[in-house]
Amino acid sequence: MRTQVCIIGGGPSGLLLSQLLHRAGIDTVVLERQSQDYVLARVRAGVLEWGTVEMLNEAGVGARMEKEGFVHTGTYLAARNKGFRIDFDQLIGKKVMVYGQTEVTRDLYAARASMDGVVIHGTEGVALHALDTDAPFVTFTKDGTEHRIDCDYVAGCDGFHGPSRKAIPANVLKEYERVYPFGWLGVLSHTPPVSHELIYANHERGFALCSMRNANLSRYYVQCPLTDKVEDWSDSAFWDELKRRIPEDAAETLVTGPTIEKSIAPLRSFVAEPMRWGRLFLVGDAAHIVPPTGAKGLNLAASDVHYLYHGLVQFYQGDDEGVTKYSEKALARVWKSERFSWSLTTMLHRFPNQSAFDQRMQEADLDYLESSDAAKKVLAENYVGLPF
Ligand code: RFL
Ligand code: PHB
Repeated sequence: MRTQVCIIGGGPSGLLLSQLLHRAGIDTVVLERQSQDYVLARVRAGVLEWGTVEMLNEAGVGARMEKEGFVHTGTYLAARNKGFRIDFDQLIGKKVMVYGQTEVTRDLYAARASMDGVVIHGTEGVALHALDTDAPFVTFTKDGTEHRIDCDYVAGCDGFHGPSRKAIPANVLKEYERVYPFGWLGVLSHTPPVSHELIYANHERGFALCSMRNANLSRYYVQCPLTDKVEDWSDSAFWDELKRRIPEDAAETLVTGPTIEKSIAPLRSFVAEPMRWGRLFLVGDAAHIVPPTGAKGLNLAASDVHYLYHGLVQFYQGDDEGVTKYSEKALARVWKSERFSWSLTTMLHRFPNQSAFDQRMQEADLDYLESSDAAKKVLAENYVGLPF
C-alpha cells in the first residue's frame, strides 16, 4: 500500500491531522492499535483553547461543539475555602470552550468515515523504517497478516507509550522530565455541575477541581497519593473529600450521586527534542506530556497539528521550509505551555514534605494573583492559550 503521510495513532492528534490533510487533497492512512469503541471510552481533557476551537471548525468538525459546548469567559481559583474569579473576557477579551475530548474524537471519527478516510484499527507490531531516507515505510500486522505502507512522511501521533519516539536514535533524542509525587483521582457523574465555571482549589488536604461535560454530567478531581487504588475510594469517600477542599458555598450546593467512571492518573511533565527526525514527525503526547492542571495536553496536540499541517501543505506545493522548521516552531510553544502547567501545578498542589516556607510561598502566590490585575492577565493569557 502507498500513501503520502502515514499517521500512527488514531487519537485526537492523528485524526485531526488526517482530516485536515484530506481536505487539502493530501492522502493519509491512520494506524490505530485499539478499536474505535476503546478509544471513545477514554475520559480525558475537557477545556479547548479558542485556537483549538478554530482548528476544529477549519477541519469541518465543529458543528456539534458549537451547539453543545459551553463557552466560558472565566474560571475560579480557590484557596482556604474562598474563591476568586479570573475574568478572561474582561482581562484580555478571550474565552475557552468546554467540550470533552471524547466528543472531539467522536466528531473526528464521524468526519473521517463520511469522507472515506482510511483508519485501520487493531494494528499490531507497528514498526517505522528508513526514516532517514526519502523512502520511509511502516510495517504492521493485522489479523495475522503482515502489511507494508510506503509513504513520503510518517506522523507519530501515538501518544506517550507509542513506538514513534523510540524510533529516533538515542544519540539524537533528548528527553526532559519531571514526575510529580501525587496523582489525580477523577470521577464522572450524572449530576448537574456545582458551578457554571471551573473551580481550581488549593487546600491543605490537597488540590481539587470541579469541571463538567454538560448540564447533567460533572467531572471532578481530587489530588491523591500515587499509592492509592481506585478501589480504595468509595463514592461517598470521594464526595466527602471533594466537599472538604472546595469553597464552602460550593460544598453546600454540590449535588452528589453514583459515579459512572473513576480513575487515577499520574502527573508528569515531559518533552522530547527534536520533534522531527528525517521523515518522522512527533505530534502531541508522543513528544510531550503536561500535568493536566492547565488543561493544555489536548490543546498542545492541536497546535502541533497546526504547524505540521501547514508545513506539509507547503511541502506538496514545492516549499519545504515548514517541515524543516516544524520541530523548532512547535517546541517554542510546547515549552511555554510546559512552564504554565508546571507553575499552576506547583501553586495549587500540596507536596509531600512541603515546608512551612514553601507553604507561605504558595499562599503569597495566590494572594498576589487575587489582588493584581497584571498577575491575573498573565494567568488568563496562558490559560486561554498563547497564539500559534
Ligand atoms: P493519545 O490521545 O494518547 O492518542 C494516541 C493514540 O495512539 C494509539 N497508539 C498506537 N497506535 C498504533 N500502534 C501503536 N503501537 C500505538 N500506540 C499507541 C493509542 O491507542 C491512541 O489512540 O495522544 P494524542 O492524540 O497526542 O492526544 C493527546 C491527548 O489525548 C492528551 O494530551 C490529553 O488527553 C492529556 N490528558 C488530559 N489533558 C487535558 O488537557 N485535560 C485532562 O483532563 C487530561 N486528562 C490526559 C488526561 C491524558 C491521560 N493519559 C494519556 C493517561 C487523563 C489521562 C488518563
Ligand atoms: C476536565 O474537565 O477534565 C479538565 C478541565 C480542566 C483541567 C483538567 C481537566 O485543567
